[in-house]
Amino acid sequence: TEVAPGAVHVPGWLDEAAQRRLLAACRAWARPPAGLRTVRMPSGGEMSVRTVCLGWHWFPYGYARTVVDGDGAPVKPFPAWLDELARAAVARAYGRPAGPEAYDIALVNFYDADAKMGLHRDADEKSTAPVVSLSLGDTCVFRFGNTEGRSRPWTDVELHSGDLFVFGGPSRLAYHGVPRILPGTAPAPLGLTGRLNITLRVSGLTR
Ligand code: MD5
Ligand code: FE
Repeated sequence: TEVAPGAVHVPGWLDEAAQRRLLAACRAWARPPAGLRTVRMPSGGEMSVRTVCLGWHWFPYGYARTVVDGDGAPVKPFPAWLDELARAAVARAYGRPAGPEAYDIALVNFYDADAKMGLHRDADEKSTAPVVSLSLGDTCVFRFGNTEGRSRPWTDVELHSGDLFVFGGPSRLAYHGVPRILPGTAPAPLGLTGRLNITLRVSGLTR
């Protein structure tokens, strides 16, 4: 379903086996060093999601090769299979192959029942390649806004475990956020309390 130009939602793209594999990988990535952490914003507030990064370390607002605002460890490597997964996702959503740039960043965000993400834009990447979003666990309300600012119009979409969302073209710089998690909605066999979102991105940066 195309929610806006370049913003394509594919419900249930990952089957149960694929969801289990991705969850197991996320659990391994969450471990220290350079593991799951709470991000402190320059304003002093803490983000309610907890995050682990692969390939490049995201901090407010930029990318680094080490956890510059945490334990200082080198960021975990971005595995080749995630680039392949991102390319398959773009091809599925758009019906044409992904561009030549390799995907090289994964941001894994863990949402507990009370976590939210305010409306923001993802503008720290130097590439215009589409962002690939994968959801695991509890359903969330995802708010897809506009490129002008944080006010209406917006469209609220439920993202369920296994859903794919690809944001490219004119939607790449749209404001978006997660106003609400629907606790207890994760598929029981997955064994996940809360929600995980994995975004795959092209940094446009060179080491
Ligand atoms: C989430 N995560 O559901 C979302 C999915 C984040 C974040 O927002 O920054 O980790 S990614 C949604 C996204 C990415 C890039 C562009 C647009 C949406 N967009 O244009 O709407 O936890
Ligand atoms: Fe975002």
